[in-house]
Parts: sequence; structure tokens; C-alpha cells
Amino acid sequence: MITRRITPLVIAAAALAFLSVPATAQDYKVGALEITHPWTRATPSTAQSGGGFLTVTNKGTTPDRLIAARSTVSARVEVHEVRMDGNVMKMRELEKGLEIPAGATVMLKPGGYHIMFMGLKAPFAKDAKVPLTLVFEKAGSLDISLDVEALGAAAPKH
Ligand SMILES: [Cu+2]
Repeated sequence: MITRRITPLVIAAAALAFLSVPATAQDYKVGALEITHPWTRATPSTAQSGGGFLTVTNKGTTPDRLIAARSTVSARVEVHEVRMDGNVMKMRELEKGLEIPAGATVMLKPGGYHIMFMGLKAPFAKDAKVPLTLVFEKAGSLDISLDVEALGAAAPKH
């Protein structure tokens, strides 16, 4: 009798090959948090500000909070939310930061929560990388790099 054994290693390799995608965006981990698809958009030469977008997943059992962000590319970096004021979309700084509940995934995306680069020192050029440091209340700080997508891009093309 011939028994065929498929080792877990082979299964894992097959799964990886199947899931393999040409990902340009890097994913990051700090403490119980995973940061995926950090990106931004190219900015017009006259732009004073730009948005930063990413997804944070809290795999831990306690909530955390994105309390600050900083970068060398702009005078200031803030964490913003978008609110409807009547029929007008307005954004403002989250003064207490953005909560990442235990077990939750929070998306920073156009029209929603986002990182705001204010006082750009130079425009964001397509295909460049924008350095950003995220500061979490519990997990600590994390240096990441945002992919610059085309001007007006609605979401990363992956
Ligand atoms: Cu904003």
C-alpha cells in the first residue's frame, strides 16, 4: 500500500503561491497592530496639503489609539475625520486620536478618517515613497512608507 504524505510545509508553500500577488505596498506590524496598504496620492504643484491612507487591524484583546503622526515631508501631520456639516463635508483633527478597538479593522481612506500632511515641503510625485511615523498609545511608534498613487486615485491598484 502506498500512502502519500503531504507535509504541512508543502501545503503552506502551495497556499503562498496561490495567494501571491504583485504587492508593491509593504505591510507592517507593531505590537498587536497590523498596518496594510499605506498609500497617498500625487499632489498638484500648488497643493499645501495631502492625505494619507492605510488600514489598521488590532489583533489584540485591548483597544489601542493612533495618537499622533509625523513626517519630514510636511510642516505638520494630523489625524483627521470627515464629518457632514449640513450638506458640506468638513474635516477636522481628532484631538484624542483615533481608537482602534480590540479585534477591529479601521480603514483610513478618502472621505473618511485620514492622515493629513499639512504644509507640504514639496509635491508628492507619483511612484515616490512618503515616509510617515505613526504613534500608537500602547503599541508605540512605527516608521512606514506610503506609496504615491496617481493624482486623484480613488484607491490603490493592486
Ligand atoms: Cu484632512
